[in-house]
Amino acid sequence: MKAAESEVPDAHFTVDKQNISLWPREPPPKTGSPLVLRKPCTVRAVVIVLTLVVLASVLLQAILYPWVMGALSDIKTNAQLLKGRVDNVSTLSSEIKRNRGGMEAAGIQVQMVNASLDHMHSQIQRLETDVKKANAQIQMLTKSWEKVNNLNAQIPELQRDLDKASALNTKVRALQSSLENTGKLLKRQSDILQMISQGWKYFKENFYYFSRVSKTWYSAQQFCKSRDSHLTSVTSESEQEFLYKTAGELVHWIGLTKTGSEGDWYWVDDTPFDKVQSMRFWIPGEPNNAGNSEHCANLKMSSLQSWNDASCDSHFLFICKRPYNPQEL
Ligand code: 2F8
Ligand code: CA
Repeated sequence: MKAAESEVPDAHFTVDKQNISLWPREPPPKTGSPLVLRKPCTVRAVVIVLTLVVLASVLLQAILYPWVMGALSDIKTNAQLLKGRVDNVSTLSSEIKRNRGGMEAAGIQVQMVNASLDHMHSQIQRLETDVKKANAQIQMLTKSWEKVNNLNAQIPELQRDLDKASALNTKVRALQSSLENTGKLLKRQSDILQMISQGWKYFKENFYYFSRVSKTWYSAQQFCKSRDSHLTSVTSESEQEFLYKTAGELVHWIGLTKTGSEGDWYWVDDTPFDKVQSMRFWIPGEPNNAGNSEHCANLKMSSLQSWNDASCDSHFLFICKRPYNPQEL
């Protein structure tokens, strides 16, 4: 009996495609028992048990069916979701495969980008170094700028000093010019005094020497030349007046002569002879070339009209003339 009982499974039910089966199935009738005596009670008991089982099964089905159906529905839904996800994963896998080449290219590009980033990093480091240098230079420039500002602040005062210096410079230049002129005048005065001390007279940029001895016209000219001069020429009324007044009543040779008895008059110092302008200085009636031998001229009268032609071999006082040249003195 124990072995038979242990082989009999526990009573339970299964739901398969909404069919309910009772397990274990109805046990086979016992053999060897007296069917006549036991059958009514057993049948009744079986019927009752079966009824109870059926009722319990119905009750359980009524209670569990909605839950089971809900669970099945959830399982279905989850299965569909899983299937969708599997599909998505499959799609993604195929896409990943398709994109593997792109990924490799992207990897290369990433490597290139990394290299570029390294390069940029080194450049950034250099830039940082340059920025530090620039900052140092900016600081130096700032200090220089401050100095410049200080100097700029001094500019107005310097400008005033410069204006004063400029005004002073103008005055100094004027004084220098005045001093130079004074020097020239002093040099001139000195030269004139020196010439006067040697017997010369000064009139309008020329020195004149009135001799104290008489000579022929040619000897007189030789004397003048030995003194860096010539017998005097006369080119203006003022000069003529100076000469005849200084000569007094004494006859003096002047530097007027001519080439031969029929030649033209000329000045021995090469001053051009103006025949027309000189007419006013001849004594009226002169030059008369008396004896056809008067080829030299002299100052004979103490007046504007004072010239006379006379023989060049005659002895008279004479007048030398020397232009004043500061560079020669
Ligand atoms: O009367 C004018 C005449 O007088 C003198 O001669 C007499 C002069 N001679 C000399 O002076 C040498 C002339 O030249 C002059 O013309
Ligand atoms: Ca004469």
